[in-house]
Amino acid sequence: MNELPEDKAARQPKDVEPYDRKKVNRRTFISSLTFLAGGTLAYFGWNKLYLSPKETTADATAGAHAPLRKVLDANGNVFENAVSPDHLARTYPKAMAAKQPRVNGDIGIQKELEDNWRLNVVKSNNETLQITIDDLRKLPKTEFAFEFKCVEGWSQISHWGGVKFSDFVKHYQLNEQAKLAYVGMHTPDEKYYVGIDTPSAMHPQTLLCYEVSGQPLSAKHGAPLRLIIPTKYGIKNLKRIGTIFFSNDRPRDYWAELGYDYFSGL
Ligand SMILES: Nc1nc2c(c(=O)[nH]1)N[C@H]1C(S)=C(S)[C@@H](COP(=O)(O)O)O[C@H]1N2
Ligand SMILES: [Mo]
Repeated sequence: MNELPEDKAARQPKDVEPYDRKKVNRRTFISSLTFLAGGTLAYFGWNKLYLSPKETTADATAGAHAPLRKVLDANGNVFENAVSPDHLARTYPKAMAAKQPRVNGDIGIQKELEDNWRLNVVKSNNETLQITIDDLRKLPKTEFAFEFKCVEGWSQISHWGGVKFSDFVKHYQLNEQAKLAYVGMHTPDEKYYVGIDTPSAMHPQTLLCYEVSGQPLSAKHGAPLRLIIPTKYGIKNLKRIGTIFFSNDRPRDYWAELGYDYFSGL
């Protein structure tokens, strides 16, 4: 007697079991392989990043792994280019300036200033200019009030006076030096230091500043000479300048080394 199809179907489970298991096994195999491949890729990808050489430069993000550095640099360039070095910071009537501008930060200015202070300007390996505050007072004076902004979250309109960095470069014939990409500055004890991209240093509102509120700078505001650079945050406005130098390599920068943006533009 011929088997009815239904009977065959009834016996199916036993017969097809090996077939089904094979199929399941193959699926398990494929998915395990995919998982393994993915995992291996992730592992080597991470290892490549992890084992890639760390940066050694004294830079904002020193110690970042090379592939990350590319991203950080790309971000930096966006900011450097988005914040044009020629835009003017808004200025205010002097009457709106704080009578006693706020003081913040005393790194490199805690000890009393030496009487023999001079502004050292490194022109080359064998030539350093030594400039007195009276020399600088003889140059054209620029003054304005602007809103000084600190990254810590305060801002204040204050009034500053001094010589434009660009006038200073012209007067001391530093044009060749100013073709280099950066200007570095540090306090006489070298405890506080900043690096400024040269276009920002040459900006018409960047001052080598010797006056605040119409008076000679007080010690706490950075006597006898400080940087005022309205297109950047307060951190870049170094007080008590000891030395200025020029370089194509990024000069060391105190807050950039602690993770702040090197350009700190506004
Ligand atoms: N030498 C030196 N300059 C410095 C600092 C500092 O600690 N040391 N602090 C900076 C910071 S964070 C700010 S906000 C401004 C504050 O300037 P002010 O004290 O004149 O307000 O100075 C900047 N220049
Ligand atoms: Mo600041």
